[in-house]
Amino acid sequence: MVKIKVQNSNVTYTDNSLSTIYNYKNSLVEIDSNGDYNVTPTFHDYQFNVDLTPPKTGLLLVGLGGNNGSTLVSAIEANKQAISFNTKEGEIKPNYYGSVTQSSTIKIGVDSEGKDFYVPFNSILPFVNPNDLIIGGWDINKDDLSKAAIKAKVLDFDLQSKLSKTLKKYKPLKSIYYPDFIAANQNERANNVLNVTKSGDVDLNSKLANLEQIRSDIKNFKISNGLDKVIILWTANTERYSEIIPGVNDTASNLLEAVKKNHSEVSPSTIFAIASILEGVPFINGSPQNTFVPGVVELSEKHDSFIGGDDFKSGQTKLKSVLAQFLVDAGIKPISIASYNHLGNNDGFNLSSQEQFKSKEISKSSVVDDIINSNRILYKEGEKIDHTIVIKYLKAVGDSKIAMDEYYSELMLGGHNRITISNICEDSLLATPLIIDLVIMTEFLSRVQYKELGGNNQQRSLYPILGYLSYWLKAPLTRVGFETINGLNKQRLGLENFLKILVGLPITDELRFEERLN
Ligand code: NAI
Ligand code: DG6
Repeated sequence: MVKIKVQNSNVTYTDNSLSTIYNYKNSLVEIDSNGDYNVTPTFHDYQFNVDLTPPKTGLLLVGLGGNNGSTLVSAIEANKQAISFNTKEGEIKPNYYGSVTQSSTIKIGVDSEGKDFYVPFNSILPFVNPNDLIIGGWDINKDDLSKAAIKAKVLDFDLQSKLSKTLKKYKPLKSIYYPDFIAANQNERANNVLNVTKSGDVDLNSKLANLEQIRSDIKNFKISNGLDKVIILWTANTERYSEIIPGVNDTASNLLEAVKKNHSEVSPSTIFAIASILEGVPFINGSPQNTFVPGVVELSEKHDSFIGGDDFKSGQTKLKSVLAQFLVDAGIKPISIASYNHLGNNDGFNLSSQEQFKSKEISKSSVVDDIINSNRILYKEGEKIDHTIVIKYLKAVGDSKIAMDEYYSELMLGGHNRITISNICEDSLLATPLIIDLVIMTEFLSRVQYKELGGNNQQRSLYPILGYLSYWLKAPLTRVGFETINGLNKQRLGLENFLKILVGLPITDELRFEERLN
């Protein structure tokens, strides 16, 4: 793997660490009594330190036996073992297309002729190689991953067959099942449940014991695999929202008390998040429900334990967060967006239930809010666009999700513009590379420390809610008091620039003075 070394006096390398000083510039804007904008430049000097040794990392998936879980393990095993397979179109070699960290590039400068110079994203700093991840996890369904992959109908038959022996070795741990949180139609999958009474009934009065069991599973996984670090990611069914109740889940201590009291609003995903935080293990939520109730956020702050979410931003929403930004930045006014999906996988089956659909509807709808708020010429304060989300379960199409979108916008002098998009692809082959990126980046971000120069000189980790993950998430969890950023280009720019400053590169701009000045 090539290495990038920047000749910059602000950068110091040792064998296994990198230290960089960065002057962070911003502009504070205030509106004075005449309505004029007063802009004051602000400057802060930070020293960043990066541990350059990727640790031996384990990944625990909640929902290991689902379409995403089985596809992720299959992709990693196929790449690790270099398994090629045949389709009607010929031989396919394994790859990680769709993963930003594995298959995209970053511009680091220009060559001597002034041409843009790009390097693989994962060469800018040392990241964990996905092929080295040790994977395990939980599922309420007991099928090993060979059976799960057959049920998922995502992979070509030849690849399923070639991976069968390997996938049989992956067996999900028993998981927590509180039936009220996922669709009733999932009940027949639930044959690998840890909260059952002696007579085999689901036990809803053992939430503290469930939490302890998950903590013990995490510890065992770490020890038995000799791991330095573990990351946990929820890719299980979408749950309904938990009601936020003062005294129950509004603070960290109330939430821990609510677990002891078996409160009905404590969801399985929240138990997993609490267990992760108490074990000091990062937790990422790939589904839309409000796992991160205020009590979980406070707990993560208290323990300085990383969290990130919510809901993978894979296809339709990713495009929306580019297209809506393009329209608004072009001065065109979207007035309605209609988004339809139909899909026939188990995710779609679960989402055919109203409460679970609602969770998805919220995360899919919120994605244009910051874009609209950025333009007060087109939109008045508080103005919304008509935005509708429709998801239908259609068994026949399996994992090949169909997404259709109509963007209806207002042009100059009363004109209108209607853009219609249709997008069909295997949902899990879009989502799985995102899981890889989320895990690789979470692990990396947990190796970054900083201090503000001239401040109290204390080394800190990043704030526990990992905002740099937002590129991959539909409804990015955001620090209280700050605006959520949904625009995909802004999200990517923030992440890319953060990596660049860590190695002493200037942040991305497209000024191109070499060409444009005399
Ligand atoms: P899936 O339904 O195939 O897999 C979910 C798995 O979770 C199932 O095996 C189920 O048995 C298991 N499960 C349910 N409750 C559990 C619990 N409490 N503990 C452990 N396991 C549990 O769904 P798929 O397609 O893998 O998607 C997973 C999640 O990712 C869904 O919430 C989906 O909405 C979300 N998502 C998926 C995207 C995609 O493009 N595939 C994109 C965005 C989000
Ligand atoms: C139907 O919308 C199923 C969902 O789980 C989506 O597949 C998933 O949320 C991906 O949505 P998007 O909008 O990012 O493509």
